Amino acid sequence: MKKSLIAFTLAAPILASASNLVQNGSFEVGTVGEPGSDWTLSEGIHLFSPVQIQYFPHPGAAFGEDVPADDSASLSPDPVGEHGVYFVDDTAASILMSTQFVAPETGLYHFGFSAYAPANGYTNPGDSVFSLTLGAFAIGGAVSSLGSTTWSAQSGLADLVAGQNYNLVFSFTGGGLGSAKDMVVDRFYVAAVPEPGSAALMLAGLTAAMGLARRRRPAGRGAAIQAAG
Ligand SMILES: [Ca+2]
Ligand SMILES: [Ca+2]
Repeated sequence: MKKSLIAFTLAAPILASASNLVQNGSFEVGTVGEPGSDWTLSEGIHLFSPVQIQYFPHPGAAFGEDVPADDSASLSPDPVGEHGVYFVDDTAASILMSTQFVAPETGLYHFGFSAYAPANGYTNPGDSVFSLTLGAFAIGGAVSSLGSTTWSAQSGLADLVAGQNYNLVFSFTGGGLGSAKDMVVDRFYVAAVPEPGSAALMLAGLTAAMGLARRRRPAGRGAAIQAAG
């Protein structure tokens, strides 16, 4: 029993090892758009800049509305932390938030982020649109598609080339006519999709280790565990 537990302990970090190529994808370091945050803002002509907010409880969160921490089923390897970025602008000029990274290996990658529409902005008549672009690959939609006050995981797949520099660009565009819907974003990520070959190899190793542990266990004790289970 002890040996199979050890095998599991060794395998678990490998299974969860796909690291995030996006630095500060959860906005827990510095202030977005400022040096040291790893994120650049390109805003055009607009009324409101994106704001890095703190999750509930925080009175100033989204025009006074508390926002709960991201609880979506994200593929991001990063923790949620305490901060996200709130897009509230109504003008039709796109606001771009971008960061760069180098792909370590050629292959398939998951990319995405978490999205949330606060209740007060959701009542605005104008719809806003968002997208996340990674090289030739993009995901996105209308803020109305998010529903009100529910975190959702937005995700896509991209083929990347080793050694190439990539821009990950989030775009938010207000409705343009009067007030339009807002959104909060968090946990941006780009993470390698595990190769089926390596996962199968790992599982085979794990099964072999468990089999070995089972064979080494005294028969009487194994029978007792089976009966108890
Ligand atoms: Ca965060
Ligand atoms: Ca708005």
